[in-house]
Amino acid sequence: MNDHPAEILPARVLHVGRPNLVGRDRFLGYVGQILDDLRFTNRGPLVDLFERRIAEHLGVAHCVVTSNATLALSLAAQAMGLTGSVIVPAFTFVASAHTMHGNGLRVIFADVDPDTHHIDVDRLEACLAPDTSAVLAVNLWGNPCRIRELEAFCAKHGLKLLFDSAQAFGSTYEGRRLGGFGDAEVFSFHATKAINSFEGGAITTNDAELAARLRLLINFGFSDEDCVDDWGTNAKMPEVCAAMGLSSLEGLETVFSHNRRIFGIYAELLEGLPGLTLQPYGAGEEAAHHYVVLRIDDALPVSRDALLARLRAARVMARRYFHPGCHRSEPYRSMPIYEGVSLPVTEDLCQRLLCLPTGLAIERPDVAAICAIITAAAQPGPDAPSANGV
Ligand code: T4K
Repeated sequence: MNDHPAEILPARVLHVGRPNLVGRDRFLGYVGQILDDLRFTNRGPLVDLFERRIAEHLGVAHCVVTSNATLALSLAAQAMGLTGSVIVPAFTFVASAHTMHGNGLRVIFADVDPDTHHIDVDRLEACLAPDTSAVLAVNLWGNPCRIRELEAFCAKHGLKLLFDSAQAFGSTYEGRRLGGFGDAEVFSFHATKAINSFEGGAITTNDAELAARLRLLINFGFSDEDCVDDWGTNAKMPEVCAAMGLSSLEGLETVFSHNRRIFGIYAELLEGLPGLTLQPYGAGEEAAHHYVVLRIDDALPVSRDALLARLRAARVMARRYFHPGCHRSEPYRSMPIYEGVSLPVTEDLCQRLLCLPTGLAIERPDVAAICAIITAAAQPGPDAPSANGV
């Protein structure tokens, strides 16, 4: 690999997914309250407040917060009574598929749209099986899917519609915030998300019965002090996580506007480079701009993986989300029912995309350094691929 001029190397490690810390003092204030009250968990006042704030912010009737989005997806599937098979895009974080599989549901992997990276609504019909009970659609990168068409498809075939909106807190669709679409939506507040509660998740819905069932499922089935009314597990969010979630939510605009600015700098510095496209966010819609997704096409003289190696050598920890695709990951890869499954768009995206660092830890000089490395890789000639592909 060619050496990079020292001046373009970032001075520190640059991560995708560095937590956004906003409102440190607000957070510490809440922690003081927790310690004074000795109320640490089991639906304390901060969890209650966090749920109300989320529901208010998203304009949805019910919000049930959980210890993470993975359990939230799993419990949503149970509360919705899903059976048989569920259609899931193969291009997503593996938790989307694992949660359905873990509930004894057969995952039918759908291919995605090459432009939006979302489940391909036009080819959903071919995914249907006689026992299909639902579609799990993923609002990937914080961009909304074609929600109206998905709702129409599910209504036509009598299917439930669950949205994995783990990456999409605060995003709008046709001007309305996500949270109240389909039967339910699930958000993640993992440390790496735009809005975080260390670990955490939420299920939002306008269905009161579903919300009531979910409240049982996240708390061992308890409906009252010594009354167990259902099966249940422990998916409760502790108070300290709600404290972080509340502080983070109060600082949402700081994070969103910072990310928008960083995204704009990437767009400006990468403009016109052949073979490179930034995944856009919808014009006129709100979004956290929390994923800077770069598509590398054949016009770039180096491959995606060669570019990744150059970035890593410069301490830029870009990520290949979601290589190699759920259907090419275990346990699915080794299961006879997935043998021969071919999802060309997913497989192509898995070879072409790189997520670049953003968030409050990243500033203009960092983006400039990253873009300088990418720009150098885009030059033909001595910087073209070497024998080892790097
Ligand atoms: N559905 C979708 C579509 C999702 O994207 C996710 C989660 C879920 C469902 C499930 O949500 P949760 O159950 O997690 O609430 C990360 C996150 O762990 C995961 O939440 C997220 N998606 C996924 C896209 O990214 P990894 O395996 O890439 O994380 P990791 O540990 O490699 O962290 C990424 C980078 O962030 C590292 O380079 C270092 C940095 N980092 C990370 C943490 C946790 C920090 O600097 N500080 C930190 O505290 O999965």
